[in-house]
Amino acid sequence: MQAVITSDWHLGGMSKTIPNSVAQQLAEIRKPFEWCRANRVRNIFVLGDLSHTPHMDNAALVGLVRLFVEFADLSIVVLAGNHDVADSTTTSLDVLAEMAPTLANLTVINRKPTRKIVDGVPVCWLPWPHMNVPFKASQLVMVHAEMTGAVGDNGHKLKKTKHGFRLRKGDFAVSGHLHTHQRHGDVVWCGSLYQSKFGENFPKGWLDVRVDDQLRVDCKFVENTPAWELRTLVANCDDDYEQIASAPPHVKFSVKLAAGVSAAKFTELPNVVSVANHSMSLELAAPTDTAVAIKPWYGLRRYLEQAGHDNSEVLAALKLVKSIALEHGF
Ligand SMILES: [Mn+2]
Repeated sequence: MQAVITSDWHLGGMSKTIPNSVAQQLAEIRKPFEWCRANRVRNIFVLGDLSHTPHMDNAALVGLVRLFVEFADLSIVVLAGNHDVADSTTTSLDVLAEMAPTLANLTVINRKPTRKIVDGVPVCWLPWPHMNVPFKASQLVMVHAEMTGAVGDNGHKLKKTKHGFRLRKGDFAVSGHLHTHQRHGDVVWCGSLYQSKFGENFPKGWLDVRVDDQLRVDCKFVENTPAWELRTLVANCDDDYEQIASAPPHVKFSVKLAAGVSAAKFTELPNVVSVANHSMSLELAAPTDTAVAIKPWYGLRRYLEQAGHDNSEVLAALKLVKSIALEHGF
């Protein structure tokens, strides 16, 4: 069995970061599909977080359906990730699941763990939030999970996680969710195709996975060069301004201001997406002038004191609300 595995497209989640974001994301998402054709791979598995929110906008959903129809020669299996699911409303993945029977090449696994034999290999898909394999015997597991000891997108090792995945002996797993390609024991993360937020590292790409009938797995990482790059830069002086101003337009910056450096110059640059100062960040695309009269922390102290919280809890809550409010331009 051979399959290309990709995940974490976060379609629709980059409108504040790059221009024509849905079209640009779809152009990157096409690449593993085209690679399948060029290399005669028939299976492509998408391991969750296709959408950034449970409801994609219509342009994104239409783009995705067109892609799945165009690549009707491939067998496409789509798994739900945490960003795709919602408790009580119909999601974009529900729409795709509803359509899947009319598209012979598409399978959507968004509710129940599912086991299928693919080209002689038993494969189990665990849609989020399922973390346990309910089927006996060894298999290849497809999951959307993190795991203690793996490396998070900020580059730090994950400590004990609330909702982690544990590999059963004899199984081999491929996972989405972490945007950084890595291997931890017999669990491999395919990583994402491109940076969808600042702070993510390269390389980006997808997996070419071959599995024999003894469940021996060979994973190759195929590197992708996305059409954009997100860079975080600490601005200390005027030279940094020049460095940003002269960067090509596909490079977008998140600027962190050192003490004493004024934001004004940096906010004018078209390739600067956000400017942060002393943990307060200002999203340049956000409509900051509409909400200035509202103080979301008003009355919070009295409410929390009446609810029986002590002073240290009240202070912690006020600090949290204020820092979030500042991030949103209050
Ligand atoms: Mn995720």
